[in-house]
Amino acid sequence: MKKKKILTLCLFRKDEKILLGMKKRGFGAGRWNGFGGKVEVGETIEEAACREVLEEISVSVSEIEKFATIDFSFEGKEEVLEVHFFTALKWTGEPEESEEMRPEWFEIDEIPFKKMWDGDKYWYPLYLAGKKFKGKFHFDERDKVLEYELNEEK
Ligand code: 8OG
Repeated sequence: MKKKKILTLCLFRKDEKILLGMKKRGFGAGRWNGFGGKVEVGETIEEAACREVLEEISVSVSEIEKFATIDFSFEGKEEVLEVHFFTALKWTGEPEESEEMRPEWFEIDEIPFKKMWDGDKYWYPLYLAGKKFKGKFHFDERDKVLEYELNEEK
């Protein structure tokens, strides 16, 4: 079996807007994304999600709701990234730029899919419709989607 790495991603919605951050360094740099990262030893997945948001944009999240788990794999790489996706329900503070992320609110009909992970355009419609789902994406060496699967959870 392939080795799994557990990651989080947290999204924010307010009225008809969604908060994204421009990743300034590391894995996924140059793309707009939600906020998240690796789960550390001794913390729950939810704790990791809230900690990453605080580190990346100085927003303190007190309530989150899980909406998806997606496995990401890459051609020629052994490791599978199991990403747990959350939406923030309650938070305090205004998003601030950090060394890692530059946050910006986008209108829902102006989400910059061309400057996001290639798979995001496939699953965002489910998220925006309030669905819960599981998925799998397999990318080629240039981060283009080769295959994907999305299954709504009732
Ligand atoms: O700690 P690090 O910055 O490496 O974490 C990477 C983040 O990117 C983590 O929150 C999970 C997330 N992520 C992937 N793949 C994809 C993807 O295809 N789409 C989106 N939106 N996020 C992804 O690892």
